[in-house]
Amino acid sequence: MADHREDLLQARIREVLDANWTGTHTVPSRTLYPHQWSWDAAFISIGLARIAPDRAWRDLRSLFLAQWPDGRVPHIVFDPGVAERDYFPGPTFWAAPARAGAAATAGPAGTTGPATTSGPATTSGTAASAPGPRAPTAAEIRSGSPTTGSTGIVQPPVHALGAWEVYRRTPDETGAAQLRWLYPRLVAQQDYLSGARDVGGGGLASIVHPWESGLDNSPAWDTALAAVPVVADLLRRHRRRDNQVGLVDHRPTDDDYARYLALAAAYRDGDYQDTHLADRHLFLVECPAFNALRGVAELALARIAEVVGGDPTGHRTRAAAITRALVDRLYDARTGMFHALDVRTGRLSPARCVNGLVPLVLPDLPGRQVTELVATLRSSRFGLTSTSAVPSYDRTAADFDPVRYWRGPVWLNMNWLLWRGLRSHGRDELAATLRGTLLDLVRRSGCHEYFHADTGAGIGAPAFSWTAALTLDLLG
Ligand code: 9WN
Repeated sequence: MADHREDLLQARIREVLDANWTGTHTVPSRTLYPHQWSWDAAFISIGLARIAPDRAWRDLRSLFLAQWPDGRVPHIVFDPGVAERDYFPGPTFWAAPARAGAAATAGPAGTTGPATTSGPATTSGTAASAPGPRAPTAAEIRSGSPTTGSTGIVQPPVHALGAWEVYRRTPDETGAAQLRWLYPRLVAQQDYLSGARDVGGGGLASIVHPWESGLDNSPAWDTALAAVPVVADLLRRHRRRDNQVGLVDHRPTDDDYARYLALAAAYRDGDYQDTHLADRHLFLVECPAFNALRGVAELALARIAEVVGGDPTGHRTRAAAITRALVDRLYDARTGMFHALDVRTGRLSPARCVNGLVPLVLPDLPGRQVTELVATLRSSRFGLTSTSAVPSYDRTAADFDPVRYWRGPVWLNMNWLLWRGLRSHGRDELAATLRGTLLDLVRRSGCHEYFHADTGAGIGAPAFSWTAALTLDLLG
């Protein structure tokens, strides 16, 4: 019986991932998100590692072919075959390639086979100083940029973890060659975040837009976002598409959307430069999940460095520094969890959101924070039980909304990270409970984008890639 149920689930998952595969990359959803998204690609690779490692590598490579010369990995890589009207804001709004100086001369995105790199290194990071593989030059990164365009903002750096997981499942020579190609690019991505984006100067990266967190309308941004005026005219000039495909009640509000457009336009109009951001940009926030994932990436890079001949010690040192900075800057002992820091005001957001639990994924998190985070996870605020997974926001908050996107619903990727965190801290029983709850949820409601926080009903896009992929990983 159990086997039959697992077979059905596996078959459904494969259908979703196959249907969302374009030939060069996987889209998050055919209906809502028709391009390639950055952290989605990383989560998707972790599932594909189990059934189609070749596709997992192609997904990661196709994303990194759009990496900018300064090391940033764009949050969306636009597919030239998709009409502009099918996603907003699209390539015309972002106008990114020209601004990035990314000359468009490359072959098709997603080509397989290791690239050769030669010539002097140009980044200041670990790879450049390591005896093994070096960082690609700006020209090399540029020559890999696709003609299609991208956005100029980023998303959480889950990719080194993705690459390591794919290799770990199939540790063959093809995988090692893929790691050799990716390693310097992953290092350049980390260098960008720890350099240009350390606006607060305390060792944590700032996001310049809520979309960079991946948790678009989380209450974690409410106080910082209040500083951004709502320019209604922006929404009159640009028509939202997301709330025509998805339900209006489930998506961010118009006010939020107007602010998102204003922030994206301001960053674009500053040519996507990160200099003097503190003086001119209205949204600068240190997100606990984003930064915890930077730490996880350093630990994955240490493992990758061992395969490709890099310097693992440097990565471990950087990971430890990120964990320390997280605890020093973003932890609040009164709430027993991490909070987003508004760099402009120096204040922590009072909202208790799932991103404040994600640092549990750091294996070197001190015991005190682990104990307190686990207590918070089990409290009525997040209520992890055998029938209820972890919601995206504090269930007891007055503005908790079980259907509105990142303001209440359950998301598979966040729960998957917490599951990994629990296991890495020896909380095996609780991890097993969470795993069982998540598998039941997907069996019952399908591979939806997110789930009603009270009923578990599937909402958002119905055939969502990372839900499928991470469920596959949970199945083991
Ligand atoms: C904006 C693709 C992305 C995810 C994000 C999720 C949502 C986009 C949107 O979809 O964001 O980037 O249009 O709402 O919030 O985490 O990467 O799945």
